Amino acid sequence: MRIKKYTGSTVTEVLNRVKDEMGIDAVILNTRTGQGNGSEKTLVEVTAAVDGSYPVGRGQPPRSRIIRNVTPEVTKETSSLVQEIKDLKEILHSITEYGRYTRLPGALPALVRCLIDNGVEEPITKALVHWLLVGLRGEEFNDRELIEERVIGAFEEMVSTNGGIKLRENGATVVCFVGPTGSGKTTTIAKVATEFALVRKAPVSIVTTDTKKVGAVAQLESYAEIIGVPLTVVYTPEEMKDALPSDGSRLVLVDTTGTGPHDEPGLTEVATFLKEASPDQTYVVISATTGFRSIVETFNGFKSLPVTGLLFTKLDETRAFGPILSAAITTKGCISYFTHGRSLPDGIEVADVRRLAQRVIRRNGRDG
Ligand SMILES: Nc1nc2c(ncn2[C@@H]2O[C@H](COP(=O)(O)OP(=O)(O)O)[C@@H](O)[C@H]2O)c(=O)[nH]1
Ligand SMILES: [Mg+2]
Repeated sequence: MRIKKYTGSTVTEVLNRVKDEMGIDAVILNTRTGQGNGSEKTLVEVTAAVDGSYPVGRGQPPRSRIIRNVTPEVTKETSSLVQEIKDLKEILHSITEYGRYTRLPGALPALVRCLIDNGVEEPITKALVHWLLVGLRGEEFNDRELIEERVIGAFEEMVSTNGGIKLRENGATVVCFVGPTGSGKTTTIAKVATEFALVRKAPVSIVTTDTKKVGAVAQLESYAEIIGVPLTVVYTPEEMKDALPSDGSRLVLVDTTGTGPHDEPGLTEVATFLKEASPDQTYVVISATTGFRSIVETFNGFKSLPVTGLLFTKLDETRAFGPILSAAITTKGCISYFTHGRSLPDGIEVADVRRLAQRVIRRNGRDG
């Protein structure tokens, strides 16, 4: 890792020199302003680092490099232990400096406040800021719209979605819904069933293995009756194969018992049912009101199951969508749907990261 201090009269001037000399992979460790020796003039000092093995280039870095900057690397090439400790001290210093976000140029402080206020995790915010500092030039630092567009594009690049349920060419597509109790699995199944059965006119059937929650079967029975689709209740894993219909259904939606991420016996039981169902897709259903840490914990808890993605419910109950984006980036989980309401048949949409990121960036952005 090469570390160098640059001084000049403005942040943008110094950053441009950093980019010219160190290239697009330079990481800004610290920025400081102060008076020069015996002079009234304000001096800006920027400490930047670059991994010696990175190719040096100009212009905007590819977005795939953003995440690499979340955790600055100390490479094996660092010559001595003393140098390594010095580097680490610089990095630690830069983290506390960025924690205050006081010395960022142009529209960046307002953007950072917006990201943090909306629950975007700090390492992700920092990575975005580093990336913007290296990628923006001159007047671009004051162009709020351009910066927002770049950040929205970066979120689109970092968060993957699967476009919702895709039906197989032939036979039935089996989709299972797992997750904590009360996260909205059953309600979401009813919404998906309505969309496919009534709007897309595809034969749908519902299977439930949730015979534990009081009233769960009755709840699904009434949904199935309203939508006009068959419902099968499965009590043991052995019954699952017979329950999967050979009646020409194109989509089979499987409901499961609510399970917490640390409930080992519960997870094992759900896994046993899933094994028999051999699902094409399995979504972990999580409420959008859950904090970042709990979303990550829940997703990781379900990793022992053949999970193919995340589904977020209750977006109508929160205004902070940063935890959803942050958790999807952290877990690399692919998002399928968002739901935003109790009532049927509305309140479900195929996950659209651009729209969500716009709400994160712009809610109290330009206006606030
Ligand atoms: N506000 C809101 N409530 C929802 C949404 N989805 C489900 N719910 C409510 O959350 C509660 C639990 O839903 P349910 O489907 O029974 O959860 P399950 O235990 O995971 O099957 C119910 O009161 C639902 O009406 C949603 O998108 N928004
Ligand atoms: Mg349920």
